Amino acid sequence: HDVDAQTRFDELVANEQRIEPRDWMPEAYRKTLIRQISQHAHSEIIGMQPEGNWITRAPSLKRKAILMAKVQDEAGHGLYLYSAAQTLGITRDEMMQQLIDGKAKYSSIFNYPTPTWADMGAIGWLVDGAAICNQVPLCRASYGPYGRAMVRVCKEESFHQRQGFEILLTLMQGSEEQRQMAQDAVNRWYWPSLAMFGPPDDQSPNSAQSMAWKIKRFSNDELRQRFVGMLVPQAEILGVTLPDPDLRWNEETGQYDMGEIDWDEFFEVLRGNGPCNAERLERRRTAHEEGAWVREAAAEYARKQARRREG
Ligand code: FAQ
Repeated sequence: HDVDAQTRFDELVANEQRIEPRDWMPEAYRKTLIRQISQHAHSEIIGMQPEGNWITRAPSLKRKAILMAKVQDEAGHGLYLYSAAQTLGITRDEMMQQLIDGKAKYSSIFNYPTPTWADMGAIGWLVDGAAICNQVPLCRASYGPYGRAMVRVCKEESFHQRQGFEILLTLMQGSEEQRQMAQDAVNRWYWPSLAMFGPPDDQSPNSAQSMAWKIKRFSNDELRQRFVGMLVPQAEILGVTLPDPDLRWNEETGQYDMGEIDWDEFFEVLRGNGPCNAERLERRRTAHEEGAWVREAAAEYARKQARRREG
């Protein structure tokens, strides 16, 4: 590459301007974005499964309609994100193939099961809550198509978080059994939701470069802290306990002290050994195979239209 192109790229980043698909960019920047955006897209697509599990069993017609709309939003987010990644020179087919071959990462959080209705509340409150904390700063990511996609995604995520909070609030105002079900779901989702932010800063190989390129704006630990600070007052309103005996406000640091995340568990989930990894991938593979006729029909239709235009 020529020196001018690199200088122009550096200036755009330094001046908080956007890098667009046709601009020159360092190969490593392109690769990092493809990695992060495709992982993010896969997370949305795999992330439909834990909640999809409850669509037929939601406790009322209204709850069912809301949950269906939420899962559809996740499909939409996945599609925007695949489109954003495609502007960097990878195809949708390549990304999908990497996912179903088990070669691509997606968020650790979607490898945990959803045994009760309260899990829908805990996912909305904690998982979407963590997603918002992580993604609001990504609205300012230096790569234009990614940052712009994040704006709409975040608006939808904040609706999702409220619907999760409201499910938990309703359960917490119900019977003793319902309150226990809500607390149990919070106990199971709390630690995995903290792990969504990624490994601790001193074990996060990509952070420094991604922050220098202004893709990431805050470190994994900074965002995790911010998230916990947001949860504490909300947990009080709900009347649930956050399952961390070491969680307490520290006057000196001006933030919460917290217990240690089980990083061994996190890395096991990343290696494919979480409770639902195999099930999630198998389901995705089957859906992909069963959708083959739709893709073939759409391609054939496009060919026919093109032939017609050629007359
Ligand atoms: N799970 O060096 P870092 C949602 C990997 S929200 C799996 O710190 P980086 C909404 C990481 O990729 C969830 N892998 O990496 C929703 C890297 O591996 P690599 C999706 C993880 O990229 C709600 C290695 O560890 N959100 O879907 C995780 O600088 C409800 C070292 O880590 C996003 O993807 C993890 N939790 O920071 C949908 C947000 N954490 O690639 C349905 C965009 C780390 O070198 C229902 N992504 N790894 O092989 C990001 O902000 C960043 O990629 C981080 C990781 C913060 C996730």
